[in-house]
Amino acid sequence: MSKIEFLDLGKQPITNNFLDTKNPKEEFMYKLKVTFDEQAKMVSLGEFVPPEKMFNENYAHRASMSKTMQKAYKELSNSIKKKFNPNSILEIGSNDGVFLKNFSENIVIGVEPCKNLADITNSMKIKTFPEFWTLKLSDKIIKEYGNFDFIYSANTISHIHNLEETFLAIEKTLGNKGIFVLEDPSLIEVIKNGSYDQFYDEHAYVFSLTSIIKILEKTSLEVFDIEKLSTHGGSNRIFIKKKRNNLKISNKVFKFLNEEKVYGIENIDVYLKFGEKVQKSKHELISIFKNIKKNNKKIIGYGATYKSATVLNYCGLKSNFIDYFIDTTITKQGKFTPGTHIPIIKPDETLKDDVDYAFLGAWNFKEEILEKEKKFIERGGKFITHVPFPNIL
Ligand code: DWN
Repeated sequence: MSKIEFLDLGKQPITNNFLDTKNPKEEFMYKLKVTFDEQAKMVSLGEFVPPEKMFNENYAHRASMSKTMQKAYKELSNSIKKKFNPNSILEIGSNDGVFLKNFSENIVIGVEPCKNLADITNSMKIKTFPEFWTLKLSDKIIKEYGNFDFIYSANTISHIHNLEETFLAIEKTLGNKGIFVLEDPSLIEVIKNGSYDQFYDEHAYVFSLTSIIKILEKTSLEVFDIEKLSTHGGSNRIFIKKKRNNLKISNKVFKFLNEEKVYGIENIDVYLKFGEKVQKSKHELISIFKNIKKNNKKIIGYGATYKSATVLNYCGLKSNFIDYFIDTTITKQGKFTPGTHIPIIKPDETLKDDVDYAFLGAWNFKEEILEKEKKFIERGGKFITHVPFPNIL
């Protein structure tokens, strides 16, 4: 038994389960615990939730809902065209096409198990398979389209339970000179930022570079470059190629690996300390909410993110603390937050005059939000965040 539990975030709902009613008859809950596997150097959830419960035709998240992400995907597409000039691109987890729409539809294929999202991209003439990424699907795609020059996957590989099969299917689908780029939240950033809300049902894994390199040892693939991104509160963009492709391995890879080693990413003590920090964060956040409520001030939530479900359920923050959430995603509006049953409404131009505090569910878009809510800030409105530690902005 090399898996060690270091964090218990209590009973949690399906984060995509935005409810139609405040009083649901039943709601699926599971125990959210986080473990470290000393052999694989991998951080993962103790219990995986069946994929069909999370990724289905009711999927709410639309990746194009923030200007920050629209811009980030546009810039990435331009740089891919310049650097690699691929003739065929496959995206695993294509969501609403925010990345693929930057390329000619003749050279791109999407894979997206949430049918409502696959319908969106298919209607944009981007051929999308409404299926989970498996060896079977990769065989089907290769038969029809051959191998690919470029495979991209953002915020998806960390959601797939069987990593061995996932990478084998990528290895088969990638041409010999092909490039695979994966982007997911960075474990070292999660620990440094105390952003324990990166752990929820969908995030089966939170990767370090060390853990990715370890899993690739079972394949003919290897990492040749890495970029640190500020998106989603700190992510890694990892560039992967076939070993037989003699592209140079960037020094950044060795530097980053060393940084993780020095930080102690292979050492259980780092995780146990993180677990203690999260408990402290919980108590401090609750006390901030209690103090504000003592003074009869009004708090709302800003961005009903999937991440925020972990914080709200772990800290027991319900309608007694937060009157409502605002969120720009149409499919969340008129619904209630999973587990905590707080109403979600459409935002106005600016926050309403009677709002005193806004809890940043979408803390990862802090800059974009503070810029948008200048009027609120000017009239004395304040934001509450739990990252990097509970405080009032
Ligand atoms: O990995 C995942 C990430 C990429 O997306 C998925 N498993 C699910 C989802 O997670 P999330 O909900 O934590 O992602 P975001 O991108 O942080 O969600 C931001 C939410 O905040 C969106 O619903 C849009 C909303 N928002 C808003 O209402 N006003 C965002 C901004 C910037 C705003 O000004």
